[in-house]
Amino acid sequence: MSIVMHDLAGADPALRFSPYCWRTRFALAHKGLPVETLPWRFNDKAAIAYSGQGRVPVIRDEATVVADSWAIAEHLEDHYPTPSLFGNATARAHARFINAWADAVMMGGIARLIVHDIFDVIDPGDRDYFRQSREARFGMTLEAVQADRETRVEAFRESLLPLRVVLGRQAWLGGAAPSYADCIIAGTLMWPRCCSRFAVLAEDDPIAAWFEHMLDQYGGLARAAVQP
Ligand SMILES: N[C@@H](CCC(=O)N[C@@H](CS)C(=O)NCC(=O)O)C(=O)O
Repeated sequence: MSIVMHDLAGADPALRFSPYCWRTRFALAHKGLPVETLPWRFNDKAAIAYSGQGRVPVIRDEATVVADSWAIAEHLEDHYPTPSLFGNATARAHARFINAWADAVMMGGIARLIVHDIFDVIDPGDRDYFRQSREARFGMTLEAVQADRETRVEAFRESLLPLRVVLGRQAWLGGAAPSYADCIIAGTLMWPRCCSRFAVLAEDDPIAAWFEHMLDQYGGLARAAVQP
């Protein structure tokens, strides 16, 4: 029986844009595990209530239910060790730092560039909830959060310097081959790719070149993803 995953979808059920769900999609593909993805909407809390919380990704693997992309990566590694997502225990610990860095630096930076674009692609039934919850989080309207992004994007790009330095010197964050660290960052970059036409990266950025390679990994899984 294949793993089942609740995956955030837009108004178009084929549009899957969650950065956390993409981390899990990459991790499953890395392991070569088949998955059945079920489109999920913000207002569909009842569908994932059995996981004991209200966010996706959630996976069901036989009798085991796991929520949270990091916990899912650990579940997959512990239950399907080969090919490894982390390499070894030290690398797993380092990947945890990459996860925290992506959440703390990348997620907030990207949200401030594309939050209104997200609003434009989500299901109409999700829009009131999304506007209300995100405007409360940012303390301003979605329009104000996203305003002036052409001048602000440069500061976001600068915040990715550590990534740029590493990817300028080695092919993958995992070294000679992609690892879960690559899945985390690529999953995060799938977010703007799948809900916005705004370029968060400059074309000549080494991070953009690496991302192109990640789009081609796993049979071109991410390149085939529906875009707005
Ligand atoms: N730490 C969690 C975060 C998951 C998360 O925030 N998912 C978003 C979708 S990208 C969500 O389900 N949001 C529901 C909501 O805002 O109500 C993870 O790594 O999976």
